[in-house]
Amino acid sequence: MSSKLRLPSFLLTTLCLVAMQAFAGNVTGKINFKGAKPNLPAITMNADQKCLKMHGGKTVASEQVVVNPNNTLRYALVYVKKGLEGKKFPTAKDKMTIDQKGCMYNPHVFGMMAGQSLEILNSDPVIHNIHALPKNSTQFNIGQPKQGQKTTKTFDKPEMPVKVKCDVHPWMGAWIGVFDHPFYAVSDDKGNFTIKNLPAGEYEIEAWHEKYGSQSMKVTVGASDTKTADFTFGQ
Ligand SMILES: [Cu+2]
Repeated sequence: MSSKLRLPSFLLTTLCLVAMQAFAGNVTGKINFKGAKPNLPAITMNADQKCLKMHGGKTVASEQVVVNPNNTLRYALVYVKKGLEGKKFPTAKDKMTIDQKGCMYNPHVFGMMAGQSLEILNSDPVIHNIHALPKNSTQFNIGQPKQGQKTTKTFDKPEMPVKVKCDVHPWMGAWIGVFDHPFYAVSDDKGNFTIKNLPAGEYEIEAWHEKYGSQSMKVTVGASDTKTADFTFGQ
């Protein structure tokens, strides 16, 4: 391609991005927690002394249900379930990283796009064997015996959710939402989430939690809108 053609195509892309953002809004909200906190057993890493040592011989709190001090729930994956049919979005170019650190997965729950690179990192001086169990994409099962080892994988097809486990350490688990669009977020340590730059339209927004299941809500997003979608999970 000649250099003459490059500039106009770059300008066109920029103009399209500007136009898209002018007709896009945000969906923001809080995942409230109601009722009694479940009494989940803490993780004991006695089966691997190196893991145990990394935690000073102490148990580690389960990440299955994390109720924040402000009575909100962490690690709910919120995403657009309906309303984007027929629309195509470019695959995210940045990579996602899942780190095996302290014999836990970090992050515990996250979203990514189908076709996006997932870097699997072993930060521990311990062997981990990451085993992803998608139903729509190819499963993978990778042993990483060395500290600092990295492997890159992708999920070809959208799927919600994909379970990840370690075949060496039964307490290790993570959940990945794989989407054909970039409109997802995970609730943080204050229970907040924001889905940004959603094109104007009517959507079904779903909030999913590994223990409490899913809830959905209809939201209409206008140009330059910020809409609130609060959810309440619990017993
Ligand atoms: Cu492991």
